[in-house]
Amino acid sequence: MTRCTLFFTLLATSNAFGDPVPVSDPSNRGGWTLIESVSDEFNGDSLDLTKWNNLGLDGNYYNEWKGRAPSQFNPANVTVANGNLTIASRWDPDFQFSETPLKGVPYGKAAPVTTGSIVSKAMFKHGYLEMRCKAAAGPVSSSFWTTGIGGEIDVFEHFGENPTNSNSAFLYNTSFHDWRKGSPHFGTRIWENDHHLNFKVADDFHTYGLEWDPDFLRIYIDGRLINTVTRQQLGNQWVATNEQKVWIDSETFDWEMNPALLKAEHFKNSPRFVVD
Ligand SMILES: [Ca+2]
Repeated sequence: MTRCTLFFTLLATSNAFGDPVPVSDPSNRGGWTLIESVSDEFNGDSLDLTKWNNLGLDGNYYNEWKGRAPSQFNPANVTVANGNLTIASRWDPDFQFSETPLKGVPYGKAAPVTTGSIVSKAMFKHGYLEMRCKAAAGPVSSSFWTTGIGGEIDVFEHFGENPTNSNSAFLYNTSFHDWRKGSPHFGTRIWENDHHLNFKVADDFHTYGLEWDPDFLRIYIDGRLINTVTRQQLGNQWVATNEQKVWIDSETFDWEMNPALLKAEHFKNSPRFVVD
């Protein structure tokens, strides 16, 4: 198979073509080459709209969703500067929230929070995904995930600061979702890894990696292997079989924190998910 990498990080080392190589494989024993169409170092002065959809830009949500209600994606919260992508989250009562609820949950009610999301235009199949980033220090997710027909891979869903659960800030949560039509497991997390870190994900930049092989998934932190799950282990629940597009976003998570408890003061510094 072709060894392909996706990067959202500035790396010191590179392969023979000058492409970055994984922090977990600095001598490039895997022979990784870059998939340019779904990688970005965010070195320009604006988001590269040839690669990314910024959900909600010009009112267009590109047939995706508008965010996890009560929060909604506001494209103005997505910026690129100084080599970084930043997704800010705000207490945003003046935002024109959608009047169509999401699964019965209204947008902007109780908690008028806006976040942001970008989704790749291109898709890829198999490879090594790596991101150097710092999670938002607030009650919203900072996530790096992929979706395709039948399956979803969440490289991580950080929750940088949870006023109702101080443990959340230390978790590196990876999961695997079944979206196969007719599957008895449809809509569920069929595999999950909660790794407890000795630092808070919002305190500093760290490099998170995931290798998606046809036969296994491997998770890394700062180049160190954390866990492996194999196709054999998951059997019929292995759903990572189709091309995926890349998501980088922030959302409110009702399973982390009841949105009714969200307050303006939690957003006074506009918590920022920063991707190098
Ligand atoms: Ca960068």
